[in-house]
Amino acid sequence: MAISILKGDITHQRVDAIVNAANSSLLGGGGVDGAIHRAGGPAILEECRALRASRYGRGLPTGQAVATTAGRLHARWVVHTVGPVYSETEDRSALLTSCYRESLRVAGELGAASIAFPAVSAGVYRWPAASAAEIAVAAVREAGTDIEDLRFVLFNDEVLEAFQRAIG
Ligand code: AR6
Repeated sequence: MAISILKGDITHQRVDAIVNAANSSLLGGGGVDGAIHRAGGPAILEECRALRASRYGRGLPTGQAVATTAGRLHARWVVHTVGPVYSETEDRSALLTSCYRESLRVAGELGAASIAFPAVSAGVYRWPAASAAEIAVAAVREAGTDIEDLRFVLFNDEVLEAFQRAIG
């Protein structure tokens, strides 16, 4: 698997799967979630609502992942995952690792060969950039996956540099 680090807006990526840093409601929000729903259009929200009405009546639990259509994005699927909110008193890093592992599992099962990840939890959920990057890089390196092309698409310089350091 080739891992690359890019700066930019993840909604511009042409890949099989774009990962969304969602919340448990699956009904949208700010940050990358808002950008994905805006760029992908209403078909994504429609499928998210259907998931809430069926499999995920109580919402998507933190650390898990689920796929929907990518709507108008240049991708086949959006894989929604829910990162943990950062805590200074509780170590939630296993949940953040799980976001990457589960997203890769869901995308792999669909047959995706390429995937783009944002820095899950590193925005509204306040995870410090250096730690978020180390956890992300370790998680994808450890995951057994058939995906060939994995991209981290980072929106700001601080997070970009943290990922560059983490990848070594
Ligand atoms: N492309 C790539 N990265 C982006 C983009 C973009 N278009 N926009 C923001 N980022 P966040 P979280 C970066 O807050 O911390 C939402 O309201 C951003 O700079 O999107 O997991 C959800 O609905 C940061 O580095 O996700 C949840 O309620 C990274 O993406 C909550 O925020 C993640 O920031 C999830 O918070």
